[in-house]
Amino acid sequence: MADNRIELLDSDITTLTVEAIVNAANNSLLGGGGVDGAIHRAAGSELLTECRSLRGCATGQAKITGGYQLLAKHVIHTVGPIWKGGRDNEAEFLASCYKRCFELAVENKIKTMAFPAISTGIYGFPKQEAAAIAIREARAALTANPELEKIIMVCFNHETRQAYETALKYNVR
Ligand code: AR6
Repeated sequence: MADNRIELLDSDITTLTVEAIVNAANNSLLGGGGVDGAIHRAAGSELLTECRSLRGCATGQAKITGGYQLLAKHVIHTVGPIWKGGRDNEAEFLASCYKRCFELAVENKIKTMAFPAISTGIYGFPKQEAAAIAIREARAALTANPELEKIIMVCFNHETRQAYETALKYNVR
């Protein structure tokens, strides 16, 4: 069962000991507020130097870097959609973020990874719908890739934890 490899954790993603943490970045990949700012602060300036060489990232795509001063060896930067009311393919773009992150993880032999709730902060994506997409894509990736050992969904606030708990309860495959 895929769900026993999904963990909900109330934490700051920058403190976690996993092989990769995911960053909810913007198209420039040059840092910002929210979890992006926290990751760049914790990783140190070498992360920004590597990010500059990547020349940005399209919405729904992902790129991988080193983790530098983080405990995580890698950062997978993905760019979620800005919520515009749901009529701009936001759900598809968010699903694509998760899919691309899992593809990069598998390509790089990453077995343990942690995600923030992509797009649900500054970008305004509704938390419940985002959690359902995240859990659906995590289950699909875990089922397709038995070598993936653990996916942590980081809950930075109570609403995010509740949204994941609901998604895990009702979205049973
Ligand atoms: N650890 C884990 N989760 C966190 C942390 C943290 N340290 N800090 C915030 N969150 P957001 P977005 C949660 O706004 O909506 C940046 O400026 C937060 O509570 O970080 O994808 C980028 O450069 C929420 O649940 O990302 C972009 O411009 C989740 O992380 C823009 O924000 C995502 O919130 C991206 O917006």
